[in-house]
Amino acid sequence: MFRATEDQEYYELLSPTLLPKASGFLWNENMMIHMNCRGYAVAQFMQPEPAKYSHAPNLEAKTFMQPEQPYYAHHPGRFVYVKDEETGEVFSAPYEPVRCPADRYVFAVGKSRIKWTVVCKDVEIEMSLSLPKEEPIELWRLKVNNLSGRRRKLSVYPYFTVGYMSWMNQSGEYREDLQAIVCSSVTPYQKYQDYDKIKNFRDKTFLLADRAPVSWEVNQEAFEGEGGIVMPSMILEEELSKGDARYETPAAVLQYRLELAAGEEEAYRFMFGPAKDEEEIARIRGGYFLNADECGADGFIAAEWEYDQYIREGRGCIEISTPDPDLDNFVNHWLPRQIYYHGQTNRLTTDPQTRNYLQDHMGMSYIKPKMAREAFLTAMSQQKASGAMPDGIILHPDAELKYINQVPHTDHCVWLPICLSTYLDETGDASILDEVVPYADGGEAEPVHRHVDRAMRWLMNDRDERGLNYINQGDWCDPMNMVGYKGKGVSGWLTIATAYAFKVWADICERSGRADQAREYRAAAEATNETVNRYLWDGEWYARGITDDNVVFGIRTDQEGRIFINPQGWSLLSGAADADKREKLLRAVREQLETPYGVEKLAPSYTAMREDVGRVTQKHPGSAENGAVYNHAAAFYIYALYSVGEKDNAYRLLRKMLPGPDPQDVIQRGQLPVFIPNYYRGAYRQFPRTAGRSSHLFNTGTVPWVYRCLIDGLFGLQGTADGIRIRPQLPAEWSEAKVTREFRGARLRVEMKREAGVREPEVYSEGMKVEDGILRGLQPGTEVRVTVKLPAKG
Ligand code: CEZ
Repeated sequence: MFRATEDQEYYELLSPTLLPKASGFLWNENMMIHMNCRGYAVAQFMQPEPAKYSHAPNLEAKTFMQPEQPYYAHHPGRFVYVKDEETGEVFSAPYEPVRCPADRYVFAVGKSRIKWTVVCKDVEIEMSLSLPKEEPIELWRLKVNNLSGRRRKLSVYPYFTVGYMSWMNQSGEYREDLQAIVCSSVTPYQKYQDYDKIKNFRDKTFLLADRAPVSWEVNQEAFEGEGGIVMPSMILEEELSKGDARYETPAAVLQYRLELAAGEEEAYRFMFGPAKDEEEIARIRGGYFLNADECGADGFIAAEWEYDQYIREGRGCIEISTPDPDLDNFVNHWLPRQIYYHGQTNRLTTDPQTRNYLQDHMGMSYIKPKMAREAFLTAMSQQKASGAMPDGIILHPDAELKYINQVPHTDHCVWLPICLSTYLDETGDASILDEVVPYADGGEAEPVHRHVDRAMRWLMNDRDERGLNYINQGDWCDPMNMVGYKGKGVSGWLTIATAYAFKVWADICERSGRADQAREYRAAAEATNETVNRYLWDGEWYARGITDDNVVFGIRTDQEGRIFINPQGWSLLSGAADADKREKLLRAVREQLETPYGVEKLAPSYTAMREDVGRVTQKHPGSAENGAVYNHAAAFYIYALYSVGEKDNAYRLLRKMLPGPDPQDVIQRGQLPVFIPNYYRGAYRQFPRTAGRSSHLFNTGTVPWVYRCLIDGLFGLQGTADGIRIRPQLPAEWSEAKVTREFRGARLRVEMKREAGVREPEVYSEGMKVEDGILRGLQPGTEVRVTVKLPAKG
């Protein structure tokens, strides 16, 4: 019922009801569209803040993307109604709103295109969606094919939701001159100061057609009549009534009447999107639909091609072939794409959270390192001279810190050395450390290494008398907002993460000839680890923090929120946990947090507000940070497992990030393996019925960490200052794996194999043994054959 296509370009779902929320997404430089398999869509474009051109039927709140979004009949969508003129029978593609069972249904998610093939009543409908590279325009193709052995008279009605555009002003009409439906509105506002901004908004929504329709309707209520969206009354008439919308909710519906001989087909193309005015719509029509060259290729075709190239630029740096073909498909095709999406769009915000911005660009280090470099410099140019990093990074002159970025969090500094280290590993570009960057509050501009020093200094100072880091209104965990708002509460995780950040930075200092600093940071890491062990070790695992009232939480005696994943994994990274503690905490995690869908962020999930922890405890148990399998946190843990050589534990959990391969597992998660969602429902031991469900939210810091788990951990192909270290950690059940690794312009073809008699991994480059396993002096443009012999099982 779901499978990757033979050429691995698409992932297909063969039923509209099995995984009703299954979806794919496309984005370009200015927009994003999340398309569900049944025809519902959430699309946003930037002007510069995210805005909509296809709205819900009621006034929508402006907010960030939400998990587990419910769909409903009038949810914005893109549909085609089909009517048999002779029998009066009606169905719709891809599935909504008529919900007619199809004889054949294929929802195919591609990297630069989403397609459907639906066969119903001997008519085949093909729909496909692509985007141009820059402009916020949906490029739609529609094909109608008569599969019956007889002549058919049909009407097809492409339907594009415009929805409730504005309470101030909304209308719509068909424009003969543009061959388009044009809907107009004014973004509601109240302060005159906002007029200057909104007067330039793209407040129109257009549907442009490449072929003239016989009729149309722009008034949603008139179109639906008493039949409603499921069976609009107007479709039962011979022709739509060419109506308009005058302070009425618009809809964009066209009618094409066609007579098809047996086996005959007709093709149509449409463009749907926002525009400033009619001139812009005319320009788009000219640019995409008119002026075809002698071969018939026009702007629309060129745009589809250019978009495909743009998406292909987001290739990763490993191509794998392992005993697990589903893992291969995901890693080779979908994972780098999701990393690229984050780096390229910054999650469609103009003020990404600092930790997200840094980690998203940590991922970009593998895909577009130049962009990652720029991003790190941008982030540091917004740092204060005190070393403090802001809560969000402003990316547009008109942007301001919004939503969560108005809540003070204390963890942003730790991400600087961590994310930079990946960039350095991948590129070897140590020159970034000497790049001179200003501070946000004036003072002398300084090289990057001084910026990071100051960030580390800030972390050393933002501590209580015990040496534990303050949490204020949150750390990595956004909604943990009431542990320390009175100024005393501390974060166990952040203290541990700080020790790790010191260690990472010490290594970088060492490599860049700053031995004194390296020593200083190493000592600081050690001292921090000691503090951690003194105040946070609970006997079997580490506590999550200590509240304003000096209550330690995330410990044995807690009924809810007894154990949190983050302090456990990070203590392996920081070195706080010795062998004995490691063994204990690994066991605790396995017993209390591991589920068939991955490792939970905390357990048991809170079922009631805990006022000294905060709003995280008010989220539904098992959702998001309140005990879901929160993949970002799970990825930290897996990365930590690889860092201490726990390869089987690590792989078992890594594999659980993907739906499948068991079909029941895919059904329970409700999502195709084309992206990793920010969470799968947890609270497995409390609410097993819902456990495993995907949030369907593809914005997540998980993906760069998963890539690191693969590169630094599983396949062990991590860059070093002067080469690449080959140190695979294949799970016991694999006897071999092949990886093509692009690295600093060279290509390594690596074959790993278990072999009898081998005791320690042996690395050979072009047949020559490499004693320390580090390949040096790789030349860009060359290809190197690497073999790794691994000890046989047992
Ligand atoms: O947001 C993410 C943040 O973007 O949650 C992570 C955090 O590290 C990321 O920076 C863990 O807390 O209630 C909230 O405010 C939530 O915290 C969400 O906004 C959460 C969502 O998953 C959105 O992607």
